[in-house]
Amino acid sequence: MTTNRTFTMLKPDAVAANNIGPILAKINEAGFKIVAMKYTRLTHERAGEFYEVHKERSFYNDLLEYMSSGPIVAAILEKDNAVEAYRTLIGATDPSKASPGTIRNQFAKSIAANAVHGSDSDENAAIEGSFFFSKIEIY
Ligand code: IDP
Ligand code: MG
Repeated sequence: MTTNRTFTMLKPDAVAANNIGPILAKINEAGFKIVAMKYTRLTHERAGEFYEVHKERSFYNDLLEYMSSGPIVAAILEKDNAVEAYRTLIGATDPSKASPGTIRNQFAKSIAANAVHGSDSDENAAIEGSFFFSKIEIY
């Protein structure tokens, strides 16, 4: 069974490059409804918690440094089959492999600073959404 919600972050590189507006426009044009949103910043420790599944990867510490280097936008998005639809909209992790027209193809700087996060499963979408938002912050 699929749910109709996914979780995203506009990462520090996207915020620093003034791309919040253009990325939200693409999300909007693709038919996602924003049901929760927050402009915030992760500490190194909170980034470590969020990316705990990657703790054995070689790039883990660099990822935490990067994700805590500046503010982000966190949001919960709603659309039919949201997880898969949003992964398609953002494109591959490595922007050089992301299809034309995808958010990462258009806005990512590198495989690390790749503009946006998108949940990879319904289960993780729910976990990641509740990492940033309480029930009363979701509309
Ligand atoms: P995803 O964001 O497309 O789901 P994951 O494999 O879950 O990709 O990796 C999480 C994040 O870790 C990526 O979005 C990217 O910021 C970073 N990352 C992934 N692979 C590499 C790498 O090979 N070098 C540096 N950073 C990476
Ligand atoms: Mg992932």
